[in-house]
Amino acid sequence: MADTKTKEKKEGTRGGGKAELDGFSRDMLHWFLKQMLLYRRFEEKAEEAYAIGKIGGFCHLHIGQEAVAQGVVGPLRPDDYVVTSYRDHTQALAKGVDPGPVMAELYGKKGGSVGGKGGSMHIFGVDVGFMGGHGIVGGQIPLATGIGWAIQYRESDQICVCFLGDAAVNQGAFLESLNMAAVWKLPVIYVVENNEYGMGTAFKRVSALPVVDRAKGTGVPGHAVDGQDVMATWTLIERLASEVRKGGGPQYVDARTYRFRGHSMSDPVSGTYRSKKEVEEKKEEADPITILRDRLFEAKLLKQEELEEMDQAVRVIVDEAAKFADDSPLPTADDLYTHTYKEINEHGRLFLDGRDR
Ligand SMILES: Cc1ncc(C[n+]2csc(CCOP(=O)(O)OP(=O)(O)O)c2C)c(N)n1
Ligand SMILES: [Mg+2]
Repeated sequence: MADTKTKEKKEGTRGGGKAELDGFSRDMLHWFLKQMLLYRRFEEKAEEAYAIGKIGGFCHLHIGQEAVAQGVVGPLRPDDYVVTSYRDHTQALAKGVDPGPVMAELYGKKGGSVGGKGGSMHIFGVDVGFMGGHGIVGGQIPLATGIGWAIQYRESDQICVCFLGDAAVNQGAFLESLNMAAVWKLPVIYVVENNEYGMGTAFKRVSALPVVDRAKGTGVPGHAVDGQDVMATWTLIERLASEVRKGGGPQYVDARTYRFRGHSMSDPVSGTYRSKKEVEEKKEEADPITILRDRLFEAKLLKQEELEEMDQAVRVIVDEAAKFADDSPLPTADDLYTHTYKEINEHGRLFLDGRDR
């Protein structure tokens, strides 16, 4: 499972070696493709496990949006932070949470990333800077702003990326957070995964302005990118991350994408708010994996056998993750009493980093 970790990515931001396509090395492009295949196969396995009752409750798949996860999380440093919504499995894998604990969390098992207590919407990986999955629409936006403030307070050069859905820009906390981040020049990049729809409504029916313009008035600069193009997304985020890291203040990105499944496992693929035809056309024209694959074929940087090997390798990782989840025990009644209260010191405050302050 080790090669799924972002921190183990190829040396150099663009993979070192010879730049062979738009400034990226062949190794780096192969890594992008393999990671996106991992995310796709992982989600397909979760879908299958849900269908046979191994996963219950909410489960929001990310299929179709893989290039956003890879293009945004990939250029970050291992010690940077990522915080996101309930559509969180893929970003967790991208940030370096191991697939086994992610799958076990979906299964509600003890080996899950939070001991099976969070489920699909609450994957965490604090050791790799993955600050969760959050179920309240827009709830993670103030959290990201707080993480940005903490980074600044500690005088660190880390950054925080906050993923949010397009519908979340209609939450009041969005404007409050971006305003505060702009005033204090916090090191946060707010990335909207703009898949055009909320739970049951098209974004254009509930917003007078396009997503990219919704940060106007807060002072946070806005950028739009084709979120189905992993290379374009990576290129933008790499540049923004470097500016934010140097103290340039927050940034806002409208990453234009599309989800190929329903909002969650409880609704049909197209739902009633979009046509089956639209979904089929998008799958045909805007699949981020097919787009990268075809570019690599065209540039003669990928052979059919290499693609098959990659796919086989990620299927093994996903099968191992599912086995880990299957084999992991369920939490016990005693587990109800763990992780409930944080230990406090004699001043009534939390122990911070082991220091009694
Ligand atoms: C405050 C709040 N209101 C409503 C909901 C129910 N709800 C869950 S997801 C969702 C739509 C969010 O859409 P978007 O932000 O575009 O993200 P996507 O699901 O498309 O990734 C809604 C209304 C919720 N979880 N939290
Ligand atoms: Mg949406």
